[in-house]
Amino acid sequence: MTLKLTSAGESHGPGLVAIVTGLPAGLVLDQAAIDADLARRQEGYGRSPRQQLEQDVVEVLAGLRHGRTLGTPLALVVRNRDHANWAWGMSPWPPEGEPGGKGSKPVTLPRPGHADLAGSLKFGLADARDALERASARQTAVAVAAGAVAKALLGQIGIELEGRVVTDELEARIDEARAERDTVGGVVEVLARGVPPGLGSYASKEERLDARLAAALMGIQAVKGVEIGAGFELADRRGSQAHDEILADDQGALYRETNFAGGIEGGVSNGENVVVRAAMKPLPTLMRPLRSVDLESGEAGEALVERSDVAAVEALAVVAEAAVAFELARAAREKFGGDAVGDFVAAHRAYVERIPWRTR
Ligand code: EPS
Repeated sequence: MTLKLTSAGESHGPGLVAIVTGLPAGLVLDQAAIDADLARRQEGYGRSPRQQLEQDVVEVLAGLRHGRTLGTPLALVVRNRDHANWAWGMSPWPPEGEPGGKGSKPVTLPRPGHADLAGSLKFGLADARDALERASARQTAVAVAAGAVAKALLGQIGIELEGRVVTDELEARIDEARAERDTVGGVVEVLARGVPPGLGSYASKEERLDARLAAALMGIQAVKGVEIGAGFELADRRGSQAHDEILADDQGALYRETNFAGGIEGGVSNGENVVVRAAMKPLPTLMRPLRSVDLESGEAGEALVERSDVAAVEALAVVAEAAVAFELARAAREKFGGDAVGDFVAAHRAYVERIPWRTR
C-alpha cells in the first residue's frame, strides 16, 4: 500500500491537475483546510502581481463523496484564473489561422537559471515557452493541495507539520533586491512532530526516509540544497558532539535530549521530530536581465524579461511542508496499510503501544 501523486498542468494553461492514489477510504477532507493552505502559499512577501489575480481554490472531481474519501483515486483541480488573459497563447486548441494573444510570441532568449535552455535543447523546442510553462513553480499550487490531503491523513495518527522561513530579515532583503531589479532566495525549515519510529527503511536507498525527503524537497522548483537535522554542520563536528545520546524515562520510554539527526537514523525515523531544511536559489527572471543567446539567430542578447516574483521563500515554506507531508504520509501508508482509515489508525495504535516510545 503506497501513496502516489501524479500531476499535470502549465503555469498559464487552463489549470493544474493532481491525482492521488493509495488513500484509505473514509478519510474526512475539509475543503476549507485545503484552500487555507493554498492561500498561505500565495501570501508571502515579494510575490508577483500574479498572486492577486489567482485566488486558488481546490475542486475535487473524483474520489470523494460527502466529504469522505472512497479509497479510489482522488482527482484535484486548481484552475489558473490568469489563463483567460493568455487564452490564445496557451490554448490547447488555438483557433484556426495564426494564433495571437499573450504568450504566443516565441521565447528564444533563455533565462539563466530557468528551464528555458535545458528544456529547449532536450525536447528540440523552437519556443522555450513550451518548456518554461510546465517547469514553472505555479505547479506547486496543486502539490500543496495534495499535501493538505496528506496532512489530513497524518493528523489521524497524530503527526503535525510546520513549515517556516529560516532566513533572517527576508523582507528587507526583498525590498533591496526589488529596488535593484534583482531577486533573492532563502532557506526554509519543515518540522514534523509525532512521527513514530520506523518510517522508511535502510533495506534499499529508495526506501531510506532521508533520501526520500531529500528527493521530495529537491523536486521543488528552485531548491538547490537540502539538509536533514544539523546537516552540513555535522561534517565539522566530532562524533561525541554530533550524535544524540539514547535515554529512557522512568516509564522506560526512549528519548533524546538533542536531535542533531533530525529524527532520522539509518534512513529510518527514530521517533524524534523530523527536521529538514531546503535552500532556494534566487529566482531566475530578472528585471535587469543577464546575458543570454538568441536560440533562433545565435546572436548575443539579454534574457527574457516577464512579470515574476522577487522572492518566493515564504511560499517555499508552505510547499516544502506539503512535500514533506506527502512523503511522510507515503511512508506511513507503507508501514500501517489499511483499506479503511480506521484500519490505518488501528495499525498505528497497535504498533506504538508495543514499542517503548512516547509521542513528542
Ligand atoms: C514563475 C513565474 C511567475 C510566478 C509563478 C512561477 O509567474 P508569472 O510569470 O505568471 O507571474 O508567479 O508562480 C506562480 C504563478 C504561483 O502561483 O506560484 C516561474 O517562472 O516559475
